[in-house]
Amino acid sequence: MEEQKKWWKEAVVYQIYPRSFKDSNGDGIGDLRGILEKLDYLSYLGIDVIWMSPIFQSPNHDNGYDISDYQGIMDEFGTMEDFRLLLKESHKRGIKIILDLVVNHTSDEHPWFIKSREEKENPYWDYYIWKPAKNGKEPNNWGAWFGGSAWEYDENRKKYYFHQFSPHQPDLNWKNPKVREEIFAMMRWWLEQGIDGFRMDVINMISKTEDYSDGALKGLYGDLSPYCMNGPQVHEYLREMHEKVLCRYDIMTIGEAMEAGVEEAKKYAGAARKELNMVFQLEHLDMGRGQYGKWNDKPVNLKELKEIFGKWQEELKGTGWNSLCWSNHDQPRAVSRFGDDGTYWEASAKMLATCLHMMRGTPFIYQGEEIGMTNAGFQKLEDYRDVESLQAYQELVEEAGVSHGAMMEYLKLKSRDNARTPMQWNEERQAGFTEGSPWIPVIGSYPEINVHKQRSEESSILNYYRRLIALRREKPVIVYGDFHMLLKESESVFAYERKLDGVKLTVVCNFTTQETPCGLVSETASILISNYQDRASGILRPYEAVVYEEQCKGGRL
Ligand code: TEU
Ligand code: CA
Repeated sequence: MEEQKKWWKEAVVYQIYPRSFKDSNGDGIGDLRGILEKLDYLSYLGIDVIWMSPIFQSPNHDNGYDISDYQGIMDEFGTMEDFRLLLKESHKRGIKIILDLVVNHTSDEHPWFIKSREEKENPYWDYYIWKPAKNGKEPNNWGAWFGGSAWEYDENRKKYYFHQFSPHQPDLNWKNPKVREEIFAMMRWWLEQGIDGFRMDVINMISKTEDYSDGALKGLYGDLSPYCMNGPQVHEYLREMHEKVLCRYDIMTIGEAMEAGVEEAKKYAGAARKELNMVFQLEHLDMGRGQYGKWNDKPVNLKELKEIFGKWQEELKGTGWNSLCWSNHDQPRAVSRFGDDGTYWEASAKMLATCLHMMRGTPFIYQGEEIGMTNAGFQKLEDYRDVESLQAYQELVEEAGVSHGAMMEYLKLKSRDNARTPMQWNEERQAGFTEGSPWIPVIGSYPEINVHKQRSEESSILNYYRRLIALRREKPVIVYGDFHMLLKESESVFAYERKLDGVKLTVVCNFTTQETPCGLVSETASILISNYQDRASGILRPYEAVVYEEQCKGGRL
């Protein structure tokens, strides 16, 4: 079947974490005017779409993922006028903007929740999920994602409310049609402002089962996933959203779908299903979980990584569309996790970019990845800001008996703050991010790793990303070609083919610090892009990536 052409398949998305991108007024917090100042940089990079993490009114217990007013801009980030200007200036440059839609939960300071917790019955009572105590305790044993119980007692209503994340993020009750109508109206309002789509936060968690029994014990609490992920009515709600909102606009919609397998993803993003364009599959980022979930120091297993990518690439073929990312604001830095942030920093950052951008799907670049920013690796607990990291420290060290030293290592590898440090613009004070003092420390590597330096070096990681992005426009095979995994058994090489209309690309990537013999290395085929200046024969050098382009017969696999 011929793949349907869509702008959102051809696009490259750049994710901005506004708090850490660029501060325009010296208060140490990034803001919309700061993003405006950097639009020309994004044009230079060549991206098509900006996804901004939440910019709405929020008390910031979870940096904007706890929203108290969906139609107001966070004071620290600016005003609605600033937003309109940013949208206009972006569109002028041919860049689209998609916003983060966080509607599984609101802030506990949202007026709906303030009303919902009132003693006296009112229309907002059913906007959230309330349950009576069971034997004087929580309604069940479910644990929240950020630690502790998923239930919080409210003195006024004398009941518990449900929160999958922090107690400051109560879950909305999607079963209530009034809640859905309010959300749909808010979405239409934003689309009428001219935005180009939504990234939907934890959208596969909005429908819960009717069964509120205890979950299987996972550490100190019961696992709520089977009761809350991909719940019984989630597709019904999304089809309603599609019908009442999404189908009226030519937009990009991408749903974050934790723990959703391929079959589930086909339902969310099946071309014929009228739900979403694509989902973020986070399976490769969730790899290597252990006794304490993500908090461990297990190394990445390349074979497993390839199996995951291979499965998604091959199984969504013809039925859905992939998103491609190595990282985001919840993950460690790509080069630190999947590459090498020491000796082979530059080669491995370029290799990872090649490996991802040549696959089939829409690539997402997380701010700073294009210059090879590394993990923060904070030495002191005081440097961490993230609610998840701090709660995990408390729970694991103070309650589960993990040592301080071990936990500090886990945080260095996995904390979300690793990717939330200020964008490194230049070698000046605070990396050119702020004139004041930043809300989270700038990391020490900025004199070497920054935009200004890499703009002037032709062989920089930044200029390599520019070439990759430009190639996507020149070569339809990169967007629409068939995908076929090669060397499945190799424990050091990630290789695959793409084919379209008589053009074949062979992508060969060495994921190790060792020279590796590889039969796919060609001495004659023409090279489309590579992270080494010269060719070697029969071997791949450390973190080498090469893309060969050949004419082939037929073009179909
Ligand atoms: O993330 C979903 C989510 O569950 C993550 O918190 C994930 O489990 C964790 O970060 C991995 O360590 C989304 C947002 O991307 C995240 O920033 C929010 O904190 C969360 O939802 C709640 O809105
Ligand atoms: Ca600011």
